Amino acid sequence: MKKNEKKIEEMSMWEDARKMLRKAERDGVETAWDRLAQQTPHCNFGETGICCRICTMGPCRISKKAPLGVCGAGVDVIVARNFGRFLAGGAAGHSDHGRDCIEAFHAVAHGETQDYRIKDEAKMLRIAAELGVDVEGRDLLDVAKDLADEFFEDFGSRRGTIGFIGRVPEKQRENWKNLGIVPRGVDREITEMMHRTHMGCDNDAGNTLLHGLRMCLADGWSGSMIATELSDILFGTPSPRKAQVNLGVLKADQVNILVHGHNPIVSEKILEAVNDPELIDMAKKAGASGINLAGLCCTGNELMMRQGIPMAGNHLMTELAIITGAVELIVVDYQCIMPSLVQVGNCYHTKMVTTADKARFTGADHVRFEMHNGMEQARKVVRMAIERYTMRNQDRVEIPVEPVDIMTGFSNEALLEALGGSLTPLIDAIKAGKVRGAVGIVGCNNPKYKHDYCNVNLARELIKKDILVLVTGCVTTAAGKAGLLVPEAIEQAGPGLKEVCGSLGIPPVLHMGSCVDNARILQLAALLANEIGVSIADLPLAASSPEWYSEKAATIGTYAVASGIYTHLGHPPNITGSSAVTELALGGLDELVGACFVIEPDPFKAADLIDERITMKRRGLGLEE
Ligand code: SF4
Ligand code: MSK
Repeated sequence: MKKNEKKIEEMSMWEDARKMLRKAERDGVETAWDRLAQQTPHCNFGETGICCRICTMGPCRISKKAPLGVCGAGVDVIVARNFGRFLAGGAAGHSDHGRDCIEAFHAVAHGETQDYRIKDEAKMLRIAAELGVDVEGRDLLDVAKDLADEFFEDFGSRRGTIGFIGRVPEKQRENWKNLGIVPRGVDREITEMMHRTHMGCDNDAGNTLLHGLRMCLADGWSGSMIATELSDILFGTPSPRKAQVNLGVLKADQVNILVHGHNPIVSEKILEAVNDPELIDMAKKAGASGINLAGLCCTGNELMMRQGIPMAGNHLMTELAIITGAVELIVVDYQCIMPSLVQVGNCYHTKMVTTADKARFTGADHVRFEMHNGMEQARKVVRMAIERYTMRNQDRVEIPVEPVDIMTGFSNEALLEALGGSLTPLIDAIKAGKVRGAVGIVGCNNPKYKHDYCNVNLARELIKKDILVLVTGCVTTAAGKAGLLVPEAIEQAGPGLKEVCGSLGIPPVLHMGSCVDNARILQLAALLANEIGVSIADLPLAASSPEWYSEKAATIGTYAVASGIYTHLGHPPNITGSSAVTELALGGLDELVGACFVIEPDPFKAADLIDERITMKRRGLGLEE
């Protein structure tokens, strides 16, 4: 064993992952776990956030011997600036995804594309009316044009605040106003963070972090929320349906195409193309029995939620999916796509195809998707995959397990329908203590952890305690593989949750979508708070990202906290070099916004901490335990 290398059993809890890690060893393929070993131990300055590279008088590293940077910046300012920029990366990622959805919607409204259309007209009209667009007696596309402009306005700063501010419970809004953190516009807040953290601007750590809250709120309540709402309008609002997860969804005798990234704009077209009879015929002529489409990460979540397309795996499964030797082509848009996929693909016959000019990968083929040519480009990509099938070496194919069944599609609309049209049954169940609270477990994988062990065990522990779990992002696949996303999983839940979910025929862990769809959880929290007449911070809710890695996950955690939701992380961001910043995150924020972060790597201890918080909130509402 090489230095810092873990045993395969310690790398992942899953059989499909372990088998592929063994195959990677045999095939001589390097994975994220190998590279983590090479990078360990990490640089302490970077890990604690005390290295500043913001100007060329530096870089400056803070130590006892040198407590100030060349400009005089101390450790608190340096850590806050670094973290502010980290959060800005996450907010920009989600929100630019939201902007791409507006571009697509705008093109539909103006008749500039035949490849996309408005699928959920009722939802579009409902949201247009909510945002003050005149809908009465008007042509659908005229309403769409105005709604697209309304959404575009959210990215600028020419009006006082973001459009969905009306969804935020009043008490919360007042608090944000008093703190000066009501988000004004997505781009404005991100740009202002970059400005504030330029050398010689915001040199007060607390002030920088307060702006961090405002910027993340702009992501959660605008950029991400717009992405979710428009994806539903364009591709359909999810409703409960069956799907399957793990590497067993790949088919040994078919052309396998994986979609990876985040935005459904590309993947929905690929789905249409794989069902084109002409292309299926072409695949058969190439010797395959058909074309199989499966998802990875959040594009996978988008397709699974709406269309029931199977999910091959989450973040740490992306390299391993290629190592099966059965993947002809992996087509990506953006975010969370390891650059290593090109090299792993080169070890087999797998072609990587990029589609967005803003996310190109050296060594991949680029097929630019634009609004007017989505379908044509999707067909091109599928033809490329079929050509690749003829290069497959069947002797190198190993599909390691059988797929696991799941239930997906729990949008808020679907949840309300399951509840009979109103939140009252859920609120009654919360009051009666049958559902003691709810926790959104969201986010990623990180090779520093045993893959999915914390994601799965936290979910298991919480449902045992009668706490409803909502999952998005890469935790979805983890929960699905663990058998938690089917109605039968109520057997693993506490008696109250078992009774409530059993009577509704739903799982105790509900899949609510992709990373941007955490906005659905925000909206659900707001609906509950408004119905009860309290603020989100008063509710028995929590959020968790046990195995997070990305800037986006930190941004999600921050908007959850700023919205009043106590948020658990398995490990801290790179802020621990400043006790002032760390103390603010882990406690001080509670006094400001009614929630804070808590750090705990052990999922069992984390479940207890979350349980204590939920008990405290229940007591605050005068509810019996
Ligand atoms: Fe050093 Fe200050 Fe420049 Fe940062 S901004 S690199 S602390 S001189
Ligand atoms: S894909 S941000 S690894 S959840 Fe949204 Fe998964 Fe985290 Fe990316």
